[in-house]
This record gives sequence, structure tokens and C-alpha cells, in this order.
Amino acid sequence: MVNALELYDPQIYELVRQERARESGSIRLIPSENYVSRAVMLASGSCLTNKYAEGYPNKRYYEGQQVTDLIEKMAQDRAKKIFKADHANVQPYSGSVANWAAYLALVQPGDTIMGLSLPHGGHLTHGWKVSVTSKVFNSVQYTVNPDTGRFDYNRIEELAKKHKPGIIISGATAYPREIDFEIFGQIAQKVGAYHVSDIAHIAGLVVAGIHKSPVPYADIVSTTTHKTLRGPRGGMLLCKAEHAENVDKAVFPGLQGGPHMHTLTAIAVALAEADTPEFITYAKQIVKNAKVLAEKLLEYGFNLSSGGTDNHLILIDLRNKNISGKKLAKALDRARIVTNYNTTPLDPAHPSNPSGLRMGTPAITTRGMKEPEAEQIAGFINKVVENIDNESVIEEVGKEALLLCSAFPVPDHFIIPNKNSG
Ligand code: DSN
Repeated sequence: MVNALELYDPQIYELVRQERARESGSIRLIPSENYVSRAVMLASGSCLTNKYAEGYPNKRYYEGQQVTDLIEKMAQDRAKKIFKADHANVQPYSGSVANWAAYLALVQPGDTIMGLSLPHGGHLTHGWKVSVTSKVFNSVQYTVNPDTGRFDYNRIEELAKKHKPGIIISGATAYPREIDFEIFGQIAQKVGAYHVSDIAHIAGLVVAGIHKSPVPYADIVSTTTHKTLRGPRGGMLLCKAEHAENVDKAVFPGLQGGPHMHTLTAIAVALAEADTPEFITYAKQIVKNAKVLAEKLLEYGFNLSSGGTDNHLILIDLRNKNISGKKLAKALDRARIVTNYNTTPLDPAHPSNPSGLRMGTPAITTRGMKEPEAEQIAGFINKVVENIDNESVIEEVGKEALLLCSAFPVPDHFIIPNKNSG
């Protein structure tokens, strides 16, 4: 496949080659990124990209669905099994569309939704002011407790009682602590709201049983498929049987046309990979690595939002280091350590140049890195911070980072073939 690309489009081939080299030659700490297996990659680059399949299995608007129906049913069944859900819709193009579909399945435009504010760790589509979700719906935003960096469930309940939202959204893109989905479910029940849970970041941890699952406590669970879950870029919805029809209608024809069958095929593969003992070990190691990285950063005098982490993600508040998140993220990138600058709950700065840096361990864990490497990476980060204006030290760190990467090549496969098929 790559040879054909090289032959027919050498320019794009060269850029793909460069990206592969970048991914393998850098310590990738963006918490929403990962490396997929060769099997997922092959499914994603397969002939299923050629097929239109508007509708759902056995209810399509195009013929020629002998294979697509089987694939989609397989993906649905695998998702239902590993998340223990009544119903799964595997068609959303991304987490954003999945969130939209969840809202539209439950409430009407103009109704109130209540989600976590973006500077406090929420996603754009949780009703943040620049997202259309705040224009189509009346958006109320809750925050974390600024003193602790954690949810204050009493305050969330008070806000819910005051505004009586139609939907309460639990879940986050930058919250390093375990989320109590049961309490969110109780709050929603008390105020007569639906509970939508967005587990895009932690889906893999949920599958592995390391983070409590929202499935029993939420009306609809929304997720992406490519973060800790380690599948292709895509989205997915899980829900109780009573919402199945509305969820399906909201995705298609409500928001989307034909599903991307190649992605859906790759999602099916990733879901099978996640249903293995190897995946549970992997997910546990993600959290162990994040904890060690956090502990070492604390030892180096970094302030971490909420004081540490329970999951795959760390949020550094850099104000005591007098460096902006953007400046540090760019310096780290030059040192082959890839992170993203991010707001923190107490950040007075604009999201375009915030005081925070977000990082996570899913990708380095896929490479087989463990606690000693997490410690080493914390040392690299500290060295860059202490030498933020010294390019030769940054370059030196880059060489050390490359050495570490060479010792942990990106693996092709994560499970023993055929051992866990099902
Ligand atoms: N943009 C994703 C992230 O990086 O967290 C959320 O969708």
C-alpha cells in the first residue's frame, strides 16, 4: 500500500513518512493521542472506505450491504459487551457529533444543558460559549472547586436545582481525577434531568475496570474511540434500551449521512483488542505511569491541578514557574516531547495563551514505557523548564528523548494473534 503511495503520489508519501518518523521519534504525551495497532490501521485503510451504507444493518438505503451489515453488527456487539450497555451506535464521525446526537436524542433546541466549563476541563461541546452547543441550547456551566481543582458535587447539585437543566453532562477533557458518575446520576434524577456522560478520555480505563463506568448511571454515554481506547479516530454512543431509537435517529438521519465504514471496521478491531487481558494490563500501566510522572513533577516543584492524578492525565499549572503553557509546549516540542498548552481552573489567561500544560500517558504506555521511563520523562521536562531560553540544552534533551524512543519502538501489535479472538 505504501509502495503504491510512493509511486503515485511521492509528495504525500514523503509527508506520511515524515509523520511516521515524528511519531516514532518523539515522546508523545498528548493525553488524547495514542498509537493504533497494525490491525486497526489495516482495517482503517481497507476497501470499506469505498462503501456507502446510509442507515443501519438490515435497514439501509443502498444495496450491496452483505458485508457492511455484518461488520457493523459485530462492532455494535463488541461495544455492548465490553461496556456492558444495552445498545451501541458506532457511527458518529467523532466525539463532537456523538455529543450532539446525545443531546438531540433527549431534549429540544432551546432547552437547557449543563456541562463543565472549558477552562475547568470541559469540552467545547459541553456548552462552552464559542461552541454552537451554547447557541442551540441554553447552556449553564459548572466549574471545579478552585481550591481543590476537584468537583464539588454539592455545588453542582445547587446549580442544577437552580437552573433545572434538561441534561446534565458529566465527563471532561482535562480533569485528572476520578469522576463519580453515580453522584452525577443522582443529581440528574433529583432535578428531573437526563444524564449524558462523555468518557472520551477515559473509555479505555472504563473498559479495563480502572475507572468506574457511567453506563449504569447515565442515560447516554458518549465517547471517542481513539484515546485510551486505542482505536481509529471516531465516535460512539452507548445507551439504555429505552433511548436506542432516539439515539439512532439523532445520528442518522439527524446529523450524519453515510457512516465511514472503514473507520467503523477499525473500531470493531479495536474493540476486540480492548476485550483482552493484555488491554487491562495496558490500561493499568497507563495510570501507574501517570502517577509516577505526577509524583516526580511534584518533586521538581511543579504545581499540578488537583495536586496529582487518578487517571491518564496531568495538568500542570505553570504560574509558579513564570512560563506560559504555550512557550513551554513549544520548547518541549523542540525537545521531542509533545504536549499541549491548556487552561487550568484558576487560569486568568486567555485559552490561546494559557498558564497550563496538559499531558498524559496512553501513547508512551503503548510503547512499553513504565515507571522508570515516566521518571526519566519528568526529568526531561524539568530540564527544559530550567533551561527554557537555552536552545543547546533543549537540543540535548531532544537527543536523550530520541534515545529513549529508540529503546521503546512503536509496536505493531499488542495482543497475541488468535489467542483472544471473539
Ligand atoms: N480534542 C480532544 C482532546 O484533546 O482532549 C477532545 O475532544
